[in-house]
Amino acid sequence: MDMTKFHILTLFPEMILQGLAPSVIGRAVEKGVISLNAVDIRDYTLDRHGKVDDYPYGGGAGMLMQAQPVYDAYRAVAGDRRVRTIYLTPQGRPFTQDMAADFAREEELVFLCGHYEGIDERVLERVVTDQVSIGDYVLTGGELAAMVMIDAIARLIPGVLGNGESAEEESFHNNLLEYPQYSRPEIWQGVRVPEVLLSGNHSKIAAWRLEQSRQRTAARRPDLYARYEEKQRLIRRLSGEKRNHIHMMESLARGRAEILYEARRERETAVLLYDRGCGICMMTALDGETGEKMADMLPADARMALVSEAFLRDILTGRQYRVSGEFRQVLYTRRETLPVKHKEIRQLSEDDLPYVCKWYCDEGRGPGVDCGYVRERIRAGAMYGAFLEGRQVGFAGIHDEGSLGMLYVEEPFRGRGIAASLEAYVVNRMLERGWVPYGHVEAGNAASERLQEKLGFYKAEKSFWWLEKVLANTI
Ligand code: 9D3
Repeated sequence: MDMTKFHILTLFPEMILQGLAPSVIGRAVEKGVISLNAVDIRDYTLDRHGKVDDYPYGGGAGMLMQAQPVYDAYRAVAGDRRVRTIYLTPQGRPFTQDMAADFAREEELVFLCGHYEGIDERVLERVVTDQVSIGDYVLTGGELAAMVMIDAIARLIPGVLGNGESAEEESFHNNLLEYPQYSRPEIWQGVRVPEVLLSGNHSKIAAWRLEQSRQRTAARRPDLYARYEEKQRLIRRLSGEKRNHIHMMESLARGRAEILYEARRERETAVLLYDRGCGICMMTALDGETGEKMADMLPADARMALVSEAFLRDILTGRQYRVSGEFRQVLYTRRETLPVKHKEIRQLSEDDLPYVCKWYCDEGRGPGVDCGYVRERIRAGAMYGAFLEGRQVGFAGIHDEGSLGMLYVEEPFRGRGIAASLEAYVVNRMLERGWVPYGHVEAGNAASERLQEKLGFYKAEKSFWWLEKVLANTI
């Protein structure tokens, strides 16, 4: 992909450049992964004395930045393109990790930093697409806020962080704060490292860390803790029908899903979850009435829906969705990793994209099917390939909503356990992250069902359906 361009309109360009240069962000600029273009608004004033501010009409304390220099500086960087333009202001929407992820998908961003008491409203109306604050405290200008945003956005862009520093799953997202950590020496100023961390007992260590996280979150961030507890309660309820609902339980446990709707009756639960990261809804319902209610609440930007009942499928097909397939869920409930017999398996890189596209898109889904999804999965580090003497013969991966899939082995190389090894390999990667591996087998795919059973997966009792949103202009 082309490098992401950050333009910053400011009265203090050197503050931005000098502030970011010595950091990870500065290194990404040197590598050519991103670019920083700090533009001095004062260069664009038509005033002979370089003035960019004036008194506010109607009176009041302080000065305002005038519209003309701001507008001309904006046009100089944005031209006639429609560029996402962020005005840093205490009146903006509070900046969050979700917003950072959203901005990280843009190829170009303009940051407008205010000074004095603000900027003439007319130019804001003309050029600004998003108004953002970094929190409820008072700064002297927008520059530090822009730097905070650029830092948080840039680290989500592939190639900005070095190898091993993945931004993919962040503990934050699970609604729990991180646990305390310790390094050598074992005793420092008379204080010992907690005994359990030296025990080598990994499940005990994990349990201790979870408990520390919970206590910290409850004490310091009651807002996060309340959401954590709500999700834990829902996971426990869904576990009554684990095989049918593992996708919802895992989306909640991995910190991906938000609860948009929940209704309970005796032992049954109606739930609408939304994974904003990939635009996928997950629904289960008691009856048509709650089903209709949930369908009314589907987010406008949702791209797909997973439904656990046939009547929900029918409600959604009446509402801009079409069925893309009927599936059974399979899940692997053990904690032990699986043996991987075939040795030549590794994570794929973007160089391997043509191979996966050939089989997954062109041959699998039909010629010309967009490879964008596969590229995104490779970039996320979620695709793995099997090789025979260096030649690729198959692949498997983790879908964006978190299920295991995209399993494929070329015809001449089948029947020698390569598919089983690929799947076992992906299962092991998921177990390492503390996930319960699960996947979706298309109804009637007996070969796949046999493989899942052989690997020790359990199969859901009921069918479930993937639906795709039909875009308005294709109806
Ligand atoms: C009369 C009220 N003004 C002074 C208290 C309002 C005011 C204008 C401009 C207050 C601060 C600023 C400068 N701040 C920013 O430009 C800014 C900011 C911030 O102050 N806090 C959190 N996020 C941001 S984003 C931009």
